[in-house]
Amino acid sequence: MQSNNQIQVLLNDTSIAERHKNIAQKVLDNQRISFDEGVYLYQHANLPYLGVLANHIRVKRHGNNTYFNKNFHIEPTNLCVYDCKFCSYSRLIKQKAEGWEYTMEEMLDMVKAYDQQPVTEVHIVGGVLPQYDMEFYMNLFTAIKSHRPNLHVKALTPVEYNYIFKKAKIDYATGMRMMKEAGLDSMPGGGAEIFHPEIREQIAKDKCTGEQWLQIHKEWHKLGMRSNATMLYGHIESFEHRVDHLEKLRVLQDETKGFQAFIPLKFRNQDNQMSHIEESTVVEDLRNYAISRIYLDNFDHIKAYWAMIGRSTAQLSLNFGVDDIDGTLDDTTKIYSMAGAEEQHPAMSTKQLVELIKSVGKKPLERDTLYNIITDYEHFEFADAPKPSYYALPVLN
Ligand code: V47
Ligand code: SF4
Repeated sequence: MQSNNQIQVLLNDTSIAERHKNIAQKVLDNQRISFDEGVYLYQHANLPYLGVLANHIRVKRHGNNTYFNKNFHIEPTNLCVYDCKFCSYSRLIKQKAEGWEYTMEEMLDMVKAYDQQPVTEVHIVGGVLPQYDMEFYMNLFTAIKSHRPNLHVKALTPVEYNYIFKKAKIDYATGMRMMKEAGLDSMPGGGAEIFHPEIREQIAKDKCTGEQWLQIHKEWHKLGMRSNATMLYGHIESFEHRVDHLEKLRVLQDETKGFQAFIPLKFRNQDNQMSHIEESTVVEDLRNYAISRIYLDNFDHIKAYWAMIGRSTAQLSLNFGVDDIDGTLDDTTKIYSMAGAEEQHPAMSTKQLVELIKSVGKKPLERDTLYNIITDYEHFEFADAPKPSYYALPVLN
């Protein structure tokens, strides 16, 4: 395999530090790296070195396969009882004029608007408000499933579940079972932020703790169900906090095997209480993808959320451990555009997404939420396919 040769070149290079080589050897031998080695990589490893290691793992697991899905988002409300410092929603509770609170009927109309579209997933997530309680969400999931049984409902995070279960005075295991019975199919990765209390208490005080986030995913996995995990990085956290976060996910995944994808979320600084903090560079973003790929040896997928990081960085990330670039999106995802995402109007057609992946030498595969392949687009001819307008990167493997 070409990527083996690239690691071999590193191992034979006399100018490379011994510790770098030991880690490269571990990756080649399929061995897990330690907490200290994770911190060491964040502190000392440069992008080309990390790219070789992460790409080796990516190619071994997935070859050139690059996954995406066709989904749409519903954000029930942009008002929230919590006050996360990084969130551009949290200020709105004081300025209700800019807020929305969709009713059950309005959300069902949004689902119905996609009746003729080949979407496979609805991703539901937004702010936390008292009227959106257990009963409301159970009715919503049931109504969506009875309208379109094959539409996968990926909805809410432990932030909402912790809040609504507490209000209903039921434990996590019972609550998650009830959600499953109501029609919930999987849980997205949000609300994880940074688990370590030193950081969490400063940026996301009051909402579920890191332990509670992990506990709710654990209960969900125990039901045989799948979920994702995220990490909000590039603000006030240290490298140790990032590795602590990855370590906690790796430990839970060893136990349950219920996580599908890890999605690093780059902190965006527009219009929130942390706007004074400079955003991470693209080089740091790619280093972070690569280290996540190396550290999380028990996660199948590393996902780059293209709407947040932009199309060019998403293309680059495919050579730094990423194998999934999320979905074709409509223009309804406000939480990121308000926070300063690269894509203010994050819509991309299937054709555009396929060209974006192909133009960097990768193989586009449409998947459903559980990674069953729906369409292989490698040799698919679109009727009037435009020439890609993206610059082509050299293929590293
Ligand atoms: O938990 C909020 C983040 C998350 C900002 O599972 C911000 O497939 C950056 O989890 N800068 C929700 N990020 C989004 C999320 C997600 C996205 C795509 C796919 C999946 C999946 C999950 O958005 C929140 C929070 O960490 N967020 N504000 C900000 N200023
Ligand atoms: Fe609310 Fe989520 Fe924003 Fe925090 S990140 S204020 S929980 S919407």
